Amino acid sequence: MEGRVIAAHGRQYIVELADARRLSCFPRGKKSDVACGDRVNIQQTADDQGVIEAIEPRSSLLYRSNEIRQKLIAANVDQLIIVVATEPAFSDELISRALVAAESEEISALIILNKCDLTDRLAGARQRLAVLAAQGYRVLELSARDHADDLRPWLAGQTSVLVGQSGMGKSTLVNALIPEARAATREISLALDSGKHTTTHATLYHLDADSHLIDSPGLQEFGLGHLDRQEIEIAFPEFRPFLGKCRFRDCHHHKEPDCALIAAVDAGHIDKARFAIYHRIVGNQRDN
Ligand SMILES: Nc1nc2c(ncn2[C@@H]2O[C@H](COP(=O)(O)OP(=O)(O)OP(=O)(O)O)[C@@H](O)[C@H]2O)c(=O)[nH]1
Ligand SMILES: [Mg+2]
Ligand SMILES: [Zn+2]
Repeated sequence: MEGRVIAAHGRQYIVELADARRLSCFPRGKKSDVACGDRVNIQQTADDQGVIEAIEPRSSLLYRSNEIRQKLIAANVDQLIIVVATEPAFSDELISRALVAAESEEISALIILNKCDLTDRLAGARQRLAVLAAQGYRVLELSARDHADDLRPWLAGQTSVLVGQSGMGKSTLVNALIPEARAATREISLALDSGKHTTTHATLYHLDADSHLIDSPGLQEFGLGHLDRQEIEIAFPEFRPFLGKCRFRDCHHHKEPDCALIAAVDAGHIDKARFAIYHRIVGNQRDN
C-alpha cells in the first residue's frame, strides 16, 4: 500500500493512506531516514500498524547537517516558509541559512514577520528584513493572533513547511489556519524557562485537497555541512551577477586580489552582513 508520512516522531511515523486511514509505522531495518511528507510503500501488520518498506523518489528534501549527523526537516515540499517575529529576537544568519537550503533544493521561499501587533520592535525587524526583500525574497507581515488569513493565498495548491526559531509562532499560525490541528503552543517565557521547544516533531496538516502545511520544531541552528562552496555561493542571488568574474577561477572571495565579490561589497552592491554570513557558512571567516 502507498501512503504519505504526516508525522515523524523519531523512529515512529504516522502514515496516511489514500482512504484517509492512518497507521502507526516503523521503518524496516535500523536506519530511519524517513521524513514528514515522504511518500512511502508500507506493509500493514495490524489494524492500525504497518512497516515502511520503501520511500518513493522525492521532489525535494530539506535537511540540516553538521559534521556528525543530518536532521531531516521535510520531504516533497514546494515552499519553505521562514517564520520570524518582532519578539523574541531572531537571527539573520538563521534566515539566510534557511534561504540557502531552499535555493539548493530549488523550492520557493517566503519569509513571514509575525507578531506585528507587538509594535515596539516592528521597525527594527522590518529594516533587517528589507535587505532580503531587496534580493527578491517575499516578506509577508502578519499577526497569527488576528489576521493569519493573509497567509492563505500563499499556501494554495502547494505543500509548505514552516521553519524558524522557537517561539516565533509557527504552531499558532497552523492553529489559526486549521483549527482542528490543535497544535500545542506555549508562552515564550514558559518555553524559555523549560529550555524546550514546544513542537517536538514535524506534522503535516491539510488545508484542502491539494494544499498542505507542515509544522516543525523550533531550530537554533541550520547546519549546511552537506553543501559545497559553489552550491552555497550560487544560493545567494545577489552574488550571481559577479560570480565567475574574479581574477582567480577558484577565488574564495576572502582576501584574493581582484575579487569581483569583494569589489561588489565595497561598492555597496552586496550587503556586508550577508557577505559575512556567506563566509560563516562556507567556514572561512573574514576579519572585516
Ligand atoms: N502577540 C502575539 N503573540 C503571538 C503571535 N503568534 C504567536 N504568538 C505567541 O507566541 C508564543 C509562541 O508561539 P508558538 O506558536 O508556540 O511558537 P512556535 O514557533 O510554534 O514554537 P516552537 O514550537 O517551540 O518552535 C505563544 O505564546 C503565542 O501565543 C502573534 O501574532 N502575536
Ligand atoms: Mg510550535
Ligand atoms: Zn572572489
